Amino acid sequence: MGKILDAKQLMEDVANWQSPQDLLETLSGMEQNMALYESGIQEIRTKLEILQRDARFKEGHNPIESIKSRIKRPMSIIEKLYRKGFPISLKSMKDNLNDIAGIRVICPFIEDIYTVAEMLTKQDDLKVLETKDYIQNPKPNGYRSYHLVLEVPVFLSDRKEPVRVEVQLRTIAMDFWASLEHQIHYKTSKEVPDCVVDELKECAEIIAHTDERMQRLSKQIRCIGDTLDR
Ligand code: 0O2
Repeated sequence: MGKILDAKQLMEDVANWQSPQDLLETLSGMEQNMALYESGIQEIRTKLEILQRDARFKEGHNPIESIKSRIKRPMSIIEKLYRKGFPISLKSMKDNLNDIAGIRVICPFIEDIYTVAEMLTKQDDLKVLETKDYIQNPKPNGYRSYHLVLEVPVFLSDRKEPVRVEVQLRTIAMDFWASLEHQIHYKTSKEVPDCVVDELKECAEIIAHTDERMQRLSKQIRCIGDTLDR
């Protein structure tokens, strides 16, 4: 995740690079495309809700705590294209950005993340375009999550459109950390002081350790429960 640019500065920079007419056309085209991304989110969300219900019924354990979704705002799309050096156009947005439609799945335990990811990626109408395991390989700042980029077919009145949706899976604790880190990052265009960066990283390590302990504890509690049931 790169540093967000100040909005005014961004528009000035983009205007130097692209004519205002082209920029307006791109922005209005983006609005029209958002319905398609909303439909992609709806398709994946339905799949997740079905998995959630089925697992709760069969395993007696719900691997999904909550599901959130969002569509990236037009300004954030322009900012990300500009930051990554891609042209600012509708085609470029579709070709180069995987996270315009985003779903965040919050799981109780680390193992649940891999269970949900496997259940989802096994579905044969979904294409897995990318997998990033930031749990096995955390980012240098301490960020942990499991990312999937999926392509889901959306059936419209006259055609079928493949839509990319980014699914981020994380534990409750990872989400707590990432929300604060995101806020700090996005609240200011100034550099974050080193002491804050270091403390955040330290918190990420503590959280990762706690997630592992909670996972072990949950297994022990389940074993105790099984023994008492017998
Ligand atoms: P937003 O506001 O959530 O949409 P990037 O790392 O973003 O330059 P790429 O290839 O899209 O490039 O990266 P990646 O790693 O798949 O990350 C995509 C999204 O993951 C980000 O979207 C964030 O939502 C989340 N993410 C990735 N790294 C971090 C991080 O270090 N901290 C936090 N809090 N979230 C992260 P956006 O567009 O950056 O943000």
